[in-house]
Amino acid sequence: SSRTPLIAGNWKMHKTGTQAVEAAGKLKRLVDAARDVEIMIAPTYTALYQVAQTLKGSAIAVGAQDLFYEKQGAFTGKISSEMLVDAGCSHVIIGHSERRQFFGETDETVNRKIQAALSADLIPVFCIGESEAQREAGDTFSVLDKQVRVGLKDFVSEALTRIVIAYEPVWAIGTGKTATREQAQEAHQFIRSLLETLFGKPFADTVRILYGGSVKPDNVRALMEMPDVDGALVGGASLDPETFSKLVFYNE
Ligand code: G2H
Repeated sequence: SSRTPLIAGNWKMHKTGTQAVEAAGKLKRLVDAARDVEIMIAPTYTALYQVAQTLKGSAIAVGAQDLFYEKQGAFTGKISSEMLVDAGCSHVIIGHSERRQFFGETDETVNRKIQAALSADLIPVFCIGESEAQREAGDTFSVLDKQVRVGLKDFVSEALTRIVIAYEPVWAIGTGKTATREQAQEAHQFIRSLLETLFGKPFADTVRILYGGSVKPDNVRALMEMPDVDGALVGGASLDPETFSKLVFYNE
């Protein structure tokens, strides 16, 4: 497709500042020759500033793993979109299934967070995906439908142009189980046609939909060959720079 692929690493709660800077420095050298692909890594909050400094002048973008939707105030422990921009972020992951599962994230808070990200010019990587029980009950499409409709409620396509969607079936996250590329394609196609219904064809044709869930060097290429898979959101396999660089060069 004409969509530029995005390979994104979600470091989750791994690496101290020192370890993150070391990994980012290695990655910068390893992917220096990459072309026609966008790269993003999402370290923990405490490493963001140092990693962004390390990656200055490189093609690797820095993202956060969450934000809080208020601008400022008495919200102990929370980080605003403006703070993320100030630390050097261009992207922010929103609605990751671990946040939905462990930290009370809902479609409604996701919606407010996407709004906050966009108004600070951060690119949201908006995560959706069904659980194993939901898939087995045949509810995959209705779950995705609700997550998209509520998550993107009250937006117009013009405001959303830079958003990235990540489809991450919860049963494939960190479990070693990957969706087959046919399962991924089927879900991505469903999401893209829903986006066309909600926001029009030009938007649906250009929005990137990433696949996430146990992406590794040995399965990335097959997934990326599917017409509606525009990149990957990678957890475990993003922690080691050598391994992650193989994902960036999936086409070689
Ligand atoms: C899904 C993915 C990264 P992993 O959470 O977002 O993690 O690649 O370890 O399954």
